[in-house]
Amino acid sequence: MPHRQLLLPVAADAKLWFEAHRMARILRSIYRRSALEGDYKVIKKAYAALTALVCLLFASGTYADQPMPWQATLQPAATPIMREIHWFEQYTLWFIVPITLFVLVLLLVVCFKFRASANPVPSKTSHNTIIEVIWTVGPVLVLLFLAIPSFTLLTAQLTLPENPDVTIKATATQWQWNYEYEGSGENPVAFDSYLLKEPDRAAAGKTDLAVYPRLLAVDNELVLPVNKTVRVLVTAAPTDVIHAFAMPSFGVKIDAVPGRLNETWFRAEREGLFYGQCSELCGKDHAFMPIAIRVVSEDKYKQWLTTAASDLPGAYKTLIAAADGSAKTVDVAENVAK
Ligand SMILES: [Cu+2]
Repeated sequence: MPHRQLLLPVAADAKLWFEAHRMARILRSIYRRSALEGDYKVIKKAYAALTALVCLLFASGTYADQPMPWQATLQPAATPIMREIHWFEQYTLWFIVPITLFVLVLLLVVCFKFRASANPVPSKTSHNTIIEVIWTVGPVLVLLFLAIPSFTLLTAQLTLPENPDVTIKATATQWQWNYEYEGSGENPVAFDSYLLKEPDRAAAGKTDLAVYPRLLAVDNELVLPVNKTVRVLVTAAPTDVIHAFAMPSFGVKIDAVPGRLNETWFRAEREGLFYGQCSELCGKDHAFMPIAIRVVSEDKYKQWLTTAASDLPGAYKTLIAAADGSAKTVDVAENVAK
């Protein structure tokens, strides 16, 4: 039932909210009792309930690398470049936070100490050489400390390693991605990757919303091997508009421009299902052309590539059954498809 599938995430959220609410009610009653009786055991129970509440709020089952509700930080890194980006983010915060606090303190000092009522005769000071040298040289030094690692990282992102193991071309079109594998035999593997439509979930064996989230899951994922250098050629169809190929956990974001061939690379260090999105405002369905990359072991990748050349749906079925460990889902899907 399509409407039932659409209501699943709402139901899951409502259940979590209900559980959290119930736990808060228990906590409140325990607190009231402990205030009256001062019983050590009751306080211990309160701690246990609080721990359960925290666990519940942060509970997560199996999920792919994707944005999470209330996420405030970057996605976990899956490539060396993304690890560097994590480091660089922390590094810049060591500059940004003290500077922001320092400016805030200065503003407060100005507001209170130098207010008009406390200074009936205003100072006529207009120059102070030492202060002017400090506020010129200081920011220059800060910018240098930020620029050097920043440019180093940018260079690493855009310098392609020699002899990549796999080369793929990603072409964006309004509104889907087309992927081509270079040098994959007489019948090069090439296919379109569309947003997975809700009514197609069961037939595709992708009913688990945690692994195949709404608006991020696709029909055909880009399948790539783990621990291999992948070169990605990115472009948009000649008559199309500018799109962008972005994969947050890989630290990859590059424009797909009609008539131009951009290059980027990554080396995924762990297997999994990774989600990204077109990141250039490209038109009315900009939000509906996600990117999904399935990183698998080299053996599985080779097996998939060989089968995909002649039987793409069959290749995915085998791969998904192996990855999700539930051949049953795929059997059911096959029956539904028939
Ligand atoms: Cu786009």
